[in-house]
Amino acid sequence: MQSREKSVLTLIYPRRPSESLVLLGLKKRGFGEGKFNGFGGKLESGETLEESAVRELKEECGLVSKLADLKWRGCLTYIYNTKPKAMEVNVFDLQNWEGDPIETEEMKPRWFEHQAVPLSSMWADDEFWLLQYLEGGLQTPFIGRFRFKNHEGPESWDILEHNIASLVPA
Ligand code: 6OG
Repeated sequence: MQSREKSVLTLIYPRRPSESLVLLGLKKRGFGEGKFNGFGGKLESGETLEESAVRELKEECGLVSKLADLKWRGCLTYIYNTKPKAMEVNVFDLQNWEGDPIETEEMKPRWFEHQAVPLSSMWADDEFWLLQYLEGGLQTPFIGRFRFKNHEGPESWDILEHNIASLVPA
């Protein structure tokens, strides 16, 4: 049964667009284990989206970013037939930071060229938007909604319903 409650999360992509590079992390534990993804997680109480993003990025791959360098790009809602709460995931672009990526208990970071992002080892929704976003073809703000059959196991590959679009200002 789906409730109206939802979890709010961040998802950050550190990028060097002039070199067509994006930093992804291989998730070593927890939700999405074994998949490559951007960095991020759930907001803690009292945090803004940007504060949470700065904290998660440091915890997961050691990069230090300023609040103002995080650029909000869009919001993706994930609904699972097997989970009561939907997830609202806020996507951020990051092009300035301090430090070098390091492996942590949660993530093993690795740079990818846009065309080489490992979609077959990522969440199934990514093939519908990630490359377009990285290549600048998905204008801000974008809003997406994906319904998954399951949040784990082989059926987490089954997307039952999806749509994603940019809300272009009038
Ligand atoms: P923690 O469990 O580490 O946060 N996330 C997703 N990312 C993509 N691309 N697709 C999904 O489809 C996702 N569901 C969750 C949000 C989980 C991290 O994974 C992202 C967070 O950055 C289902 O706290």
